[in-house]
Amino acid sequence: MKHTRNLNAWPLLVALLVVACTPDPPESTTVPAPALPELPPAPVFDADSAYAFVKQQVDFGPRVPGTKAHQACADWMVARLKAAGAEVIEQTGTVTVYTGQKMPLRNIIARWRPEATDRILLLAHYDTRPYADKDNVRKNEPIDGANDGGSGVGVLLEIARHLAGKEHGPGVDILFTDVEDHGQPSGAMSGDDNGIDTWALGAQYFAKNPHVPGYKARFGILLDMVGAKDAVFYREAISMQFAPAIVAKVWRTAAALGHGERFVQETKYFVGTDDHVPINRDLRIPTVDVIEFHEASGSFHPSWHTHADNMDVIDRATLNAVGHTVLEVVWRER
Ligand code: AHN
Ligand code: ZN
Repeated sequence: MKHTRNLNAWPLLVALLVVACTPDPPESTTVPAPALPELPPAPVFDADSAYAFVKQQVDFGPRVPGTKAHQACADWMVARLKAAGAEVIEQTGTVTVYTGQKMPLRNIIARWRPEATDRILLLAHYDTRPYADKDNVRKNEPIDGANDGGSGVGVLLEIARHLAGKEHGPGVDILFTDVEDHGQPSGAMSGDDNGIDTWALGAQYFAKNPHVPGYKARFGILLDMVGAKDAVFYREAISMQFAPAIVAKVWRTAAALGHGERFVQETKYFVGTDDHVPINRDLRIPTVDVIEFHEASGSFHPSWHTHADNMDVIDRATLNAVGHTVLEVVWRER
């Protein structure tokens, strides 16, 4: 046998073999993320409309449970929600306030696309405090509650106007709670836990008797005192304990929309209690409280539970920052 093989040809042969045996490489070695369908852009939040909704509540008079003004305002809210295409469920009952007095309770629940099992909950209280215990004058007279009561409802009624147009993602519920603000005086932010359960009676009732047995939502957002000029919203401490991921979502969205100066990435205080507590604790729905902390007073807004809580403190820019953010958060869920 003649050896005619040229040893110098070996490397070429090996190279050819390797090429021949290697399968065609895929076009790209990184797996592209599955293309998610584009989300429809969020509707424009109209702060003038929200402002008008706050004023209309105040024009009814103080919304103290059991009064004509409270009933008329609740009827008007139900009409607004139905006009926005919601199915409305009213939850009525009787609760006992800290004085032992029995009070009628009327929670209002509005649902869009009720057949969707995956849901988002937005809430605010609509009753107003029956007295001005933080004021120096007319302490026994009820307050307007433009900020405390009016503002959260005003923002949510404006958001409600757009919800019939939301056809993607989870269904939305708006809960207007009653008898939030009939708690024992000086319970809030005083450091003593005395009477903490005397607040948020409507939310407590809802959490124990939801309109749907076993009611669940992805998350909840509570709006409380979201209308005062120059209001700043810190990451509220109870929300940080129960729902840190939702706090991150809401505050991140606010910053992305240019409202980072108001939605500050800092935890400064503990509200004592609010409507989000029973929703978190009993229904286990991670729920955040967007509530003003007033740096100068080291507490809530200086008008809190005084007669100064009237339309003069309400500012469209604040309503806009909150409404714009919440509408965007809701629209971004897929
Ligand atoms: C307490 O008063 C304990 N927490 C604040 C709840 C509240 C009252 N929100 C508005 N008014
Ligand atoms: Zn209050």
